[in-house]
Amino acid sequence: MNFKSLFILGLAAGALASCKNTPAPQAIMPIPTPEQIEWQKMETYAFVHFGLNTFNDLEWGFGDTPAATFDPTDLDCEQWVKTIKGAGLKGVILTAKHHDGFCLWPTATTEYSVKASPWKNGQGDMVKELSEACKKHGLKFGIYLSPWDRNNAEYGRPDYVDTFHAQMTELLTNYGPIFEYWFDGANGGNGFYGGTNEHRNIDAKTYYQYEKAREVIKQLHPSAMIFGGTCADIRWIGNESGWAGETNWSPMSEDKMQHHSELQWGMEDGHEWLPGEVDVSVRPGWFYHEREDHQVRSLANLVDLYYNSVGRNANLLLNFPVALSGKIHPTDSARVAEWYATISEELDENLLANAKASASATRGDDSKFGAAKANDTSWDTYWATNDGETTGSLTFTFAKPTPVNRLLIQEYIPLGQRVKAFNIECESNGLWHPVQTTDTMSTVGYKRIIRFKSIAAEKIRINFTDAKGPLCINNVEAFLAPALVTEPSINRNAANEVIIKAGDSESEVYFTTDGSTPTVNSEKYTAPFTFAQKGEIKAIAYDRNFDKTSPVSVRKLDIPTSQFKVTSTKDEGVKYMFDGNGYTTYYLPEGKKEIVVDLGGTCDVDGFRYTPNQGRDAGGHIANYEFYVDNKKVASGEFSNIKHNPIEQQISFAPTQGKTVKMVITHIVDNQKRAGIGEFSVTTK
Ligand code: FUL
Repeated sequence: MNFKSLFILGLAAGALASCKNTPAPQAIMPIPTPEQIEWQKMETYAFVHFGLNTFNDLEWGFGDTPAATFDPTDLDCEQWVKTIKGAGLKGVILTAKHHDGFCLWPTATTEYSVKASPWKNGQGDMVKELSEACKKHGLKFGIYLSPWDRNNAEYGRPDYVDTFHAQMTELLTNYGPIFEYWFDGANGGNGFYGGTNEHRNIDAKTYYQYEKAREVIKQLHPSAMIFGGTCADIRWIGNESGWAGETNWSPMSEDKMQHHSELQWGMEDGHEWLPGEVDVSVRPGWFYHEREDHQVRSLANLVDLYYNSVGRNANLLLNFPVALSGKIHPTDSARVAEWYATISEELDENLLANAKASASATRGDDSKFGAAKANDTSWDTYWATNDGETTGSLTFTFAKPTPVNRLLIQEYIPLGQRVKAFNIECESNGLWHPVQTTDTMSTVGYKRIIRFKSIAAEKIRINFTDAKGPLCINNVEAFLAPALVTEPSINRNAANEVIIKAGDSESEVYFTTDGSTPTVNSEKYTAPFTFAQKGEIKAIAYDRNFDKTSPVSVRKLDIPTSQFKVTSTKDEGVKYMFDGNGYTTYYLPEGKKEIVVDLGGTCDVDGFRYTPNQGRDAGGHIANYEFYVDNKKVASGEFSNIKHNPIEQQISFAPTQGKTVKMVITHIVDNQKRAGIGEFSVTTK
């Protein structure tokens, strides 16, 4: 080797050494623990709500329902696990005990458990059956144990706290490993409490001794994530409807929170790493109700849930209300299988796998933090910018014009969450165009997916326009998702007009009004039509280009509310109760607690429907009611879980003839002053 080549080798080695030595950007605090990162990588997992409520058609059992009513005829945890696995979900969390206090395992702490039920002659153990099925099929297992116990006589006193901790220990020692431990936030209120039937309040922050619970959980299951309580590892996303904020910071300072809606966004300056978990049910309720068999979330809705959770830097906890048989209902299993197939198809071929990556600037030379680190196959390598450079662009050049409509971006979160704003452009026919989307491009975090209108791109560019520090992007992928033909929505307005809307504007819509299944030979929907009677409308969307038909959507309509007259007030706002739109709401004046409706003729009333204000963060939801037909009391009770899940409530009772109905509001959620009625209607025999 001559002097010159030695010199070149020396230079090269020096360069190599210098880029090898290019330090990684400093972490921006807070950062996740390795366990939080592993949890985040699970992305989707299941919830199962099953228990006494299932057999008593309740969402929140009072704690007095006989244990003997728990009687699944054909319990099959393997069927759950296979369904859940088939939907690509990585684990399952079971409601080992819900607020009613009934335990699904033979606990030594109370008689109110499977031991006292006819199921397997009192010899069964559901927690065991599910945890074993999980082990067999390679799913992770988690526990939900309600802190609130409406059965326990000692609830509210120190003795119950001991019981609660003993229950935790039983669950933690006998059924592991546990990947997540879930403490529900619904706490205190009225209950059976050993027969006292009273209202008991506790201070959730101190009563349950969550710090002690955390020690036990972490000691036995070091990698388990804790949800809820006072020392959690992950946070509730603030709603039960299936979405995280588009801006979603994993950092959070719960102590600085003014309103629980802030959980949806996290906090840019939060001092704790507390990533969001979106918990949502595949049906309106958490527990199974036969009347919701037709209300399993549509494919389109489930697909949205995915993009609005995993695609927004949160994990998705998707609930299955297991049916009375002890199995996941076939509609639910089929729907989630279809959902997984759709998501997998939408995000199947990463079009950036072979694209050439370049960047506006790179930290050091390209070998360690170059643009190509964002589309290599390693999660642990990333493109980074220099200290002080909080903006920058990543450009990917395709070998030939390539249609795209999805972009997935990931930040290297072991160094903290940084990106505050970005935008995406595509070069098409030599010109740059911003992508057409309604998505807000603010935070990224562990994963962000942007959906936009298909465009044939020669290049795709992400401009990061603001960040908390140098950029650290470890992965970017692009996809072309096929169109989704989704079932149309059906609504009747105050003028008795039925309006049917397809999910995408290019679909045709066909419908029936006689209960038969619509086909492309049925009547074609072109404009709203009048339907002033009781009946059932069914509709489909159809994509002629791909000869693709959507699932059927069904809307049951009862006697039209246009003939109703509110007689208890002259306020014009009452029209919002009947306008087919749950977002517009009539609020009763402060102190007014009843609403009387003249039905416009004698009817055989056998129930009513109440929809609380559907607006995000809306208040005034009615919690307890009494209901009268011609001044005869026909029903009273609570709208369980309406605070966190403000969906339409349907109450049924024995058919009663009458001309007027009256709803008396006996309790409003959070003792708010004014009750709100988004929609109101009666059902008739
Ligand atoms: C809520 C509970 O009150 C519901 O019943 C359900 O278990 C849900 C997951 O959490 O707070």
